[in-house]
Amino acid sequence: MKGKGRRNSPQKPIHGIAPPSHLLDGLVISHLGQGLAVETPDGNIMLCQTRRRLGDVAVGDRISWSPSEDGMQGRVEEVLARSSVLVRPGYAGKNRVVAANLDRVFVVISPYPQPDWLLVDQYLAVCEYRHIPAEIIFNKIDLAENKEQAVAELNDYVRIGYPTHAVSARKGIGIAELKQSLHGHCSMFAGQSGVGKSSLTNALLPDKNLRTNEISLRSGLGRHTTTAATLYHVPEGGDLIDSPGVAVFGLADIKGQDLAWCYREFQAYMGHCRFNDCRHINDKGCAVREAVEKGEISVARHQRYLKLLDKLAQPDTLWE
Ligand SMILES: Nc1nc2c(ncn2[C@@H]2O[C@H](COP(=O)(O)OP(=O)(O)OP(=O)(O)O)[C@@H](O)[C@H]2O)c(=O)[nH]1
Ligand SMILES: [Mg+2]
Ligand SMILES: [Zn+2]
Repeated sequence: MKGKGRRNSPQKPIHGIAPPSHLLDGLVISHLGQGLAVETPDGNIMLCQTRRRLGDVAVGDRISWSPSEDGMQGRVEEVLARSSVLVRPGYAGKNRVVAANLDRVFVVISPYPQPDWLLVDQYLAVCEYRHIPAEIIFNKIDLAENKEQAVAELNDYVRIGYPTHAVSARKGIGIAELKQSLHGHCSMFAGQSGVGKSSLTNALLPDKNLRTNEISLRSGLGRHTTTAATLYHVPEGGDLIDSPGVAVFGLADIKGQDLAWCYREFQAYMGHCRFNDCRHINDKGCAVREAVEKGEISVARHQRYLKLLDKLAQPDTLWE
């Protein structure tokens, strides 16, 4: 296409400064210590610096940028409108954009390290709040001593409509099906360190050959842990972001009164509680609580809701 990558629309001056003579399109593929790795429409990677007034610029962002005089670096001029943002708490009480324009988050768990369901619920709650579809990948199924039991643990999530995938990056189990679900989407792998997010990325995109976190049995410390979220293109169409492992994700801008709604299976009951301001704890006439007692809502999910609600009530909660 002629002029691809150039923006021909009239440009608004920024803070009274004349706009650069030409702006180029770019896609942020990683946030490195020294700047942003930006992919240009012709497939090159340019290191770009951002501007404070633009706020967070994250992996997955589509931007306009201008080249420096020597053409060696770029400067971000504008962040284009986002279809979605995934945010988490950052330093000094500020939220931070982890990734933009995602249309699917895969929360990855494994038998070893054992699933941290509270972390899974944090991701699912934030995705629910942000209207980003979420799915769960149970990786390292080859290590599960009792496959049926492992899959049964996921049943609470299957019941409430979260798609789940039992796979093994090492043995290639379930990889072809997973590949299919990446087509045409911008997806992200998220979860604890060592569950196999990079190994899965390698299994799905073999030409990337990412370094993975081989856990040393003696020291228990990981090596080659992923340090920056990075976006890769899926050859059949779509993008995949491999992200660093986290121990805690946090709930960012979700308030205590919003949390119940982020537990999607609570939604149908919420209008039926006796009190409008019901917190679904021990409140009289709480329809959510009754649904838990009747087995319609999982006890474990409700307990984790209570735990997170409690954390939100403590203003000094450290989510980092
Ligand atoms: N048995 C088995 N081991 C796996 C599988 N997938 C990954 N591993 C191993 O699990 C360890 C961690 O894998 P990574 O892919 O680095 O995990 P990660 O989630 O990217 O970790 P961070 O980058 O630290 O967040 C490595 O030793 C992998 O070889 C699997 O399907 N089966
Ligand atoms: Mg990794
Ligand atoms: Zn209630």
